[in-house]
Amino acid sequence: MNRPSLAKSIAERSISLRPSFTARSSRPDVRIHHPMHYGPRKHIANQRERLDALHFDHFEATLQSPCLGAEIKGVDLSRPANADLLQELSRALVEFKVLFFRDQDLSTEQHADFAGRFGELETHPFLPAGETPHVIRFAKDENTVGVENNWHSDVSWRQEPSLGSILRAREVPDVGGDTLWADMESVFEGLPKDVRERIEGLRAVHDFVHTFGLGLNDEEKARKREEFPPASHPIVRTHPETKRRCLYVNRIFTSHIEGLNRNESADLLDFLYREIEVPEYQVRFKWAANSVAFWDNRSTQHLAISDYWPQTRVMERLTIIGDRPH
Ligand SMILES: O=C(O)CCC(=O)C(=O)O
Ligand SMILES: [Fe+2]
Repeated sequence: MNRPSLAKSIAERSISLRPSFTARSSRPDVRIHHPMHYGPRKHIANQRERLDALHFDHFEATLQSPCLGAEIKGVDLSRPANADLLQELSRALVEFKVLFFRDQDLSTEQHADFAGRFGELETHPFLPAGETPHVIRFAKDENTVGVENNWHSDVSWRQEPSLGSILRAREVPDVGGDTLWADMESVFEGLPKDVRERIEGLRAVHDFVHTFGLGLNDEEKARKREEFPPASHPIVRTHPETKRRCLYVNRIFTSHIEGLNRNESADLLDFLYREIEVPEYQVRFKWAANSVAFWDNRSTQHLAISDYWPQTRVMERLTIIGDRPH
């Protein structure tokens, strides 16, 4: 498709301008307007209809939002799951994209055993480990603020990013500290046709340096860079199990789009990031101690709301290694 029509699409649907956006724009005379996301949005109704029709033999699944998220009742994650249950949970995961469980008093070992049934577990090179190297411990209090409050898909800077993450709440604030997830399949489907066509063949670079790299000195950064070189992934990936298309760029790890100049890349990414933040594509989860969320990192992004300081919030995550996006 041609550029002017993409510019028009973006112009019609982008939200208000940030000053840096104006400064970067190759056409500063073009006024970028507010995108009016009028309903009804048929693709959201379609998702809800599809998800409502699902049936599972081993548990009850209750949809939490039209596009994604289900609360699962009737499963004890501390007990070894048989093959049938695992198969149903895997199906629920790829369909609902995030599964919520309540009252799961798991030891670290049980948490890891459950996660390990879905694939090989990852060790994170930057985040603090818990009792075992595979566990990431996010412990926030009056001295440590939550910094996971930006939309992302976990470890997208790896060549083979995560399939999914399983997060358990150990200690939660009285109020606040919710987590949001957004459905990247609905975001992709909701894009204007010319934007969808424009991004179909494009690839973007994902890099840890703008986040985890900030805490490293030059020598450490160079060493980690060798171990984890920038990863090139398609902007639109095909989910390996559902074969459905999902948007796969995120604010904190994607550095640029290959083959576009800096302004074009920044403008297009900015447009896509704003679409990711549309509330109709989201589900919001209120934690209690021993709540568990299991999400698919291939088809969702998430952020942890950082509104509870100086209270304590302690979470533990196990991460399952995925495949190379295609
Ligand atoms: O603490 C949370 O709710 C989520 C943090 C996060 O980004 C993660 O666990 O991957
Ligand atoms: Fe995360």
